[in-house]
Amino acid sequence: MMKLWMVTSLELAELFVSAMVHLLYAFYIFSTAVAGDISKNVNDYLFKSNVDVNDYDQSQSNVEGLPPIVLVHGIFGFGKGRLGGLSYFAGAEKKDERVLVPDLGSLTSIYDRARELFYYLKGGRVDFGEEHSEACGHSRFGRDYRKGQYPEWDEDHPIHFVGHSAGAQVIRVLQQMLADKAFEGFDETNENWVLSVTSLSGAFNGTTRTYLDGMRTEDGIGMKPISLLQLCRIGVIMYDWLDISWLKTYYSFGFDHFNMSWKKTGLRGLVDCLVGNTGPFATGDWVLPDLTIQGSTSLNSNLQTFPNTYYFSYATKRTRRIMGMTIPSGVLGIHPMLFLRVFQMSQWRFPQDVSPPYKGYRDEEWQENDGAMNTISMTHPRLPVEHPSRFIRSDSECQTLQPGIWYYKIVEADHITFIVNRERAGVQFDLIYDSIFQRCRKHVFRKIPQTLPNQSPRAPRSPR
Ligand SMILES: *[C@@H]1O[C@H](CO)[C@@H](O)[C@H](O)[C@H]1NC(C)=O
Ligand SMILES: CC(=O)N[C@H]1CO[C@H](CO)[C@@H](O)[C@@H]1O
Repeated sequence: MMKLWMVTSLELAELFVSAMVHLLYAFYIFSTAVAGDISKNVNDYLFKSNVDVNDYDQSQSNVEGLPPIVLVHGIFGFGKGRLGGLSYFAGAEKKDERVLVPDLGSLTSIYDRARELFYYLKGGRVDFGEEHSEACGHSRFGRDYRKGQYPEWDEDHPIHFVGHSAGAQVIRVLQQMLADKAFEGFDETNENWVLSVTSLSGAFNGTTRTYLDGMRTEDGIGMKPISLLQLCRIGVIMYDWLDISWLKTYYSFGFDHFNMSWKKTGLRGLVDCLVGNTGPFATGDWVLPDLTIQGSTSLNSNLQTFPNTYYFSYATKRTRRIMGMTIPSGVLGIHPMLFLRVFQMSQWRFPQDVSPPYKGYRDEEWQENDGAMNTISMTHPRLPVEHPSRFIRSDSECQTLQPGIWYYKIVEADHITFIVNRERAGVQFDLIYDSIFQRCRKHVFRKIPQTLPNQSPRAPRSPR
């Protein structure tokens, strides 16, 4: 009895600390964004600068023919235009002339993000697909992107993608959808619409952090009754139900297609969402279930690594092994929001009474981490089958890249080193993004000539 009481109060204390740390960080980001906006407006008003306008014109005229590099955000992420002038990729998008930063919703499922991303680029009204939307209880159609950011997108005008965290998995799901011709009215899509995929701390094999935050270890879909994710769930439902328009323009969880606003569902709808009858958390159509080891395995079972696409990944870690123990590799280098999680993940053990997420699972392999993802999960897709990969020590080793292989590098950094705050990463920030953009622009090209219709190595319309 005494022991149970001790455990419970420890758990509650942990929950309280975690909740405070994350709330504080969210508040910090939000107020930074607001302060940045205010100071920008004051500046514009005082100096009436037109620098931005010139920049814009130039980037419009010089870039015809240059394939765009699309930066895909991760969990709690946001695209250009959200949170005022704040940049999820900490301004990396300014390093190249043609970079796009879509907003795909911060807690939406990987599937929904991939659908959104397609229409953002190609144009048209987002179609989540009849079957999926019925199964998940949301509207079939979403936002209308009209012309799209890159309407000429096709096999001969392919795109480079760079994804952070869950964003990397979104790109893989999108590429599979293109290969499967999964967009009604676009029969000509195929995997070669994607020229390269770069993953920064990518969520390929799931993460044990989802269990620490409150996902159930048994199935990887449900949530524990008392957990950080439950608090988050209630907050998100309230936020979407209250539907305060200026706030939602500023930051959105991306659940508009679930119709959770009071204007559409009334008080009844709120109760239905809260008790878990409707909404994304009821049907599991949000991002956390996709990030558990079980969820990733089931996503991965339909995802291929394609022979003509270039793949590169940066796996991050902030732990080291000493005498058989895994511990955080420092104190100051790790973001305060992540420190506790780095420690907890490095000590993580899958509960004995629950069957492990896959055959051959070993706790030790999953202990190296960056505070949000396990390092083992970020190098290349491994579950349920391992995809071709090659470990890279320095960038000079990958001047001549082969498509169809995941080249990966391990970087000493935490999960948010390369996003939001550029100063934190210091010189590493420039090194990493410069090498990503340079690789896209200088080292990665289609080897197969596109203009030999009779000798095409692919049978373009072959039945699958
Ligand atoms: C949400 O609302 C829109 C229009 O307001 C409606 O067309 C759509 O069917 C609704 N979706 C759901 C899942 O209730
Ligand atoms: C079951 C499975 O394939 N799991 C993968 C995830 O990562 C581990 C660690 O290497 C691999 O062994 C597995 O391939």
